[in-house]
Amino acid sequence: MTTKYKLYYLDFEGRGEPIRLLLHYAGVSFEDFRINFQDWKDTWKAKMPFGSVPVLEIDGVMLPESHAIGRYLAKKFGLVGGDDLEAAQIDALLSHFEEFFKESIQPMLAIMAGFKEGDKGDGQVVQGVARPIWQVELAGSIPLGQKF
Ligand SMILES: N[C@@H](CCC(=O)N[C@@H](CS)C(=O)NCC(=O)O)C(=O)O
Repeated sequence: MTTKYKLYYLDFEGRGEPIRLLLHYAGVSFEDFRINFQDWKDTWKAKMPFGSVPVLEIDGVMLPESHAIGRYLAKKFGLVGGDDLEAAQIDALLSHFEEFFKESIQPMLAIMAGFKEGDKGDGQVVQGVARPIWQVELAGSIPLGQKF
């Protein structure tokens, strides 16, 4: 029987996108369930195992935590590296990305999604806390960018 996947995430890229990309790369069909801010607060947050997304439902089993989901899918689709060193390099990239994401992208997305107030009143929300850091990092290349 074909495995049934349903990805619960918000309606932007964020932590959900690497999971979407993994599933697309593997050529697996899945339900890309995108939740808007109001529905998240009113309905979905309380239903998620740790009160956050992404969550991947696999044949009815709810798996939370983006890295657990990513590792699960990578293992399933043969994308964990050819040996222990390659696997460690993948882990290194993931750790670096996690730091970058938490300090730069996540604060920006939180403002854009309406979870937090921005610190600029001119509609340029991404000009707030996050954008300068984001630009510095993108000027280099992940994982070789300057420490932010
Ligand atoms: N450690 C978790 C963090 C999950 C997380 O912070 N998700 C955010 C979106 S990127 C979220 O659910 N925010 C809404 C909320 O916490 O109510 C993971 O890697 O999946």
